[in-house]
Amino acid sequence: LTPAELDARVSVCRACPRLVAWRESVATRGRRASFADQPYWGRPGPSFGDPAASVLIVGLAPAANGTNRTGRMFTGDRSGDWLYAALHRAGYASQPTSVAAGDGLELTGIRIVATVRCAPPANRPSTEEKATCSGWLARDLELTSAGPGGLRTLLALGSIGWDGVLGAARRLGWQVPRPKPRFGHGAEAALALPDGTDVRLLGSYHVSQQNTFTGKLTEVMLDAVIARL
Ligand code: DU
Ligand code: SF4
Repeated sequence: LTPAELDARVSVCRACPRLVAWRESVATRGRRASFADQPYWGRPGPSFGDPAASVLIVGLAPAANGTNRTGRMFTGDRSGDWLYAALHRAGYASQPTSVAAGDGLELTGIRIVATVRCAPPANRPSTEEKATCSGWLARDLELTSAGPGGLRTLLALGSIGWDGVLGAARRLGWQVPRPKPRFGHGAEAALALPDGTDVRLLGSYHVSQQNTFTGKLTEVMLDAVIARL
């Protein structure tokens, strides 16, 4: 399986009835006024980035008018403005903005996925939805670790991403520390593949407006974590 093949499979998933209904209702009747003339993706968000990545960034879930509109991770929303600007400063992204597919943005060495791949109401997936989508995240971890880059580092944005990675890693039979490592900005946990290969998990506060508007997450703080990737 290649990342493109996995993305194609994810893109047609309908396993969570509440999320399928929400992603499609936003895409049809519920578009934001400023985007009313645009077609919306309205499906699970596929991964984005370098198929040979050794770093995987794990977000929360598509934004209703962001990824659920543009079909690309962190594209067309305020969270993405923060993330891609930081990835550009660090040399991972070819440009600082991510507007829409076809805008020329390319990532080097990094691939981006979400813990839950369909936009959830109020950005809050249920426990059951997180568990259901965990299978897709596990396949992405597996695929990256078996890929040409070899998975070295995971960056979880927010505690949902952190918990999602730990759950998916356990599901794959990877070595995960006990007791469960605690999420925090700059937190680090040492995971290992079944063959003993080390994989580092880093945590960062999520790049959502809740954190960036309030100053809970600053550019300096985000750059400091990205420098450790
Ligand atoms: O602040 P915002 O750009 O509207 O994003 C809403 C929400 O979705 C926030 O919690 C970040 C999250 N998110 C994400 O995890 N992945 C994406 O690609 C876009 C947004
Ligand atoms: Fe499928 Fe994940 Fe979307 Fe649920 S959230 S429908 S498991 S892609």
